[in-house]
Amino acid sequence: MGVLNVTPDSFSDGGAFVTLESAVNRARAMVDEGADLIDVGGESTRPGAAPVPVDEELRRVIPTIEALAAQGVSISIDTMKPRVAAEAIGAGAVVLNDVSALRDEAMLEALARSPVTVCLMHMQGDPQTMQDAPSYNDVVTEVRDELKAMAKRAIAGGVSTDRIWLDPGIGFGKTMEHNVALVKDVEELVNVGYPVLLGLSRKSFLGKLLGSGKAVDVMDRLPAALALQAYAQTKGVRVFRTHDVAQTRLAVEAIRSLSA
Ligand code: HH2
Repeated sequence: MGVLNVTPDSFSDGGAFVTLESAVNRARAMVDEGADLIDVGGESTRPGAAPVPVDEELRRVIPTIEALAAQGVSISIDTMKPRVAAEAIGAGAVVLNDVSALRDEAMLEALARSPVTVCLMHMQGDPQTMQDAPSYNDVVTEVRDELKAMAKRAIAGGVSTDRIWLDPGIGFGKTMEHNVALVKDVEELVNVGYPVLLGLSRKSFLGKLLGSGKAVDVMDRLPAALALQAYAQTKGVRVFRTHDVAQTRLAVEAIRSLSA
């Protein structure tokens, strides 16, 4: 899954793809590099990000989705807003990536009315406050059980099991130790039985893994992401959300070659 942030303020690529032409070119380049799906987002979810009004989010994402769907590109819509989800699906999106995992009842209704797949992501709190003091007794068990409950709620709301993916939500209300534990024990989530998506790309905890504790610049975190993604792939993770498609594709194929 290649990341296309049509936002002025995303943490690693904000402002780079805000015109229709630059967004479509970026998506096409990621498809050429081996992306199977392009995740289009019009609202940054980085810690402390300001919420975006619905009309502005629609203005950012819908023309891009229409243009890409017309070219046969598979699109995922990264939104927490039911109206944006519904219009994006109408414009051709085939996956709903909701980092709030259908918290809004209207989102579940919009999803149930549609045929698309949903990615249910775990987040403690909301983007404004989630990194203030994340706290768990046992992060791996709690995230797994909360995601199981979210899947159950989606099914009760009319979503069939074959339309559900789960995502532990790396960096969403999690400390560095929580993120490391979720990657290390990702098999616990895989064993629930739904396809698992992991979004590690460029995240700040990758820059803190060095023993020296010295922060690593956002664009220099790729080797750490590729290493952890390769590990996760061997544990059964199926989808990797990444800004660096060519390198991720090569790493994925390298691991795949071992089981060919
Ligand atoms: N991470 C981000 C956004 N959406 N969706 C899923 N399912 N999983 C993730 O880990 C995830 C996500 C954050 O990354 P990015 O889109 O690059 O930044 P921003 O939220 O600042 O736009």
